[in-house]
Amino acid sequence: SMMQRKQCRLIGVPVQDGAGRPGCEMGPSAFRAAGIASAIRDLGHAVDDLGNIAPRPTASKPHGNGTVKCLPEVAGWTSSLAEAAYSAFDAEDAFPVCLGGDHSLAAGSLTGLARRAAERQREFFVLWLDAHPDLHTLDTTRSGNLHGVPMAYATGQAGFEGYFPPAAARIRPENVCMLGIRSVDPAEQRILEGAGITVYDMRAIDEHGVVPLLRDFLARVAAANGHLHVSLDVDFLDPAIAPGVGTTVPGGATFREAHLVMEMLHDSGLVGSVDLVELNPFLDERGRTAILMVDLLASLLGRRVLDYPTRSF
Ligand code: 6HN
Ligand code: MN
Ligand code: MN
Ligand code: MN
Repeated sequence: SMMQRKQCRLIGVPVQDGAGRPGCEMGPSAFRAAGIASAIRDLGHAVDDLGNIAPRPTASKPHGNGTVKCLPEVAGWTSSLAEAAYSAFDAEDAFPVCLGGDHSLAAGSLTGLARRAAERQREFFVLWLDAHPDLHTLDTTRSGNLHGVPMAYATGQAGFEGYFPPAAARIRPENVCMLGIRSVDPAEQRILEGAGITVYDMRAIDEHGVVPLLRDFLARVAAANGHLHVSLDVDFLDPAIAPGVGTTVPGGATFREAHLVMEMLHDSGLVGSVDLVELNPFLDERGRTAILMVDLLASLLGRRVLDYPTRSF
């Protein structure tokens, strides 16, 4: 089935406090310079660029885990994005696209969008495309970088109370599928074991290819008539094709694997919101990572090689 015409709402989220090194705050500008709005318009969708949001000022409060960095700042971004994403998702055909910014922004996008889906009695699903599960809690993180925690917050793991804003909606772990995983810390491993999240690591992609893995998950979303949110971390991609990220991990998705995922997502007609995160323009090479991320979004929104139906195999 073809995706209907979407009302894309670009939300710039120039947060870098969650990452270990600076640069992600330039992400929204790089996406705009790479032509994200015209790429979407060329596919026949409407685009409304809402500009960049700012973090809500949040009082700092000491945390027992002394390695945690920029806790009040990340809490402030979470609270303002949860509100902005909720507001931007104001119609069934509204298609919010959060332009990061580091992956800590998913704490706000997931909970804000899920709140709206819950009001509409739509089951909320997440496809998490990342080298990492980002499933640390404030207590388990060893790096202290809070881009490593958004999935734990959004799925309601303990320990965020009093530090992050109370989550407006919780994501059911059973509704999360992670694809491309290849770097998991021991504490994340323990949380994953009991969580009920579907995890397809790079080995699963090597052995089976992305098609059967994604097809299974999409069938579950379709059966529930769910809303599907896609959170795309640059480091899902192999560093050889996507150098503009601070947390490169070898052995990532290839160019065609990534596009095939996006093409299948488009054909499913199930996706209703996206995060594009972890782009670090300071580390990029002549904008190639920004351009690749824009091209992947275009595939998700209906760009294809051939403009007519081809035979199915
Ligand atoms: N990301 N697990 C590592 C940490 O520092 O906690 C890496 C986190 C990466 C974050 O992928 O957005
Ligand atoms: Mn991530
Ligand atoms: Mn990552
Ligand atoms: Mn289409």
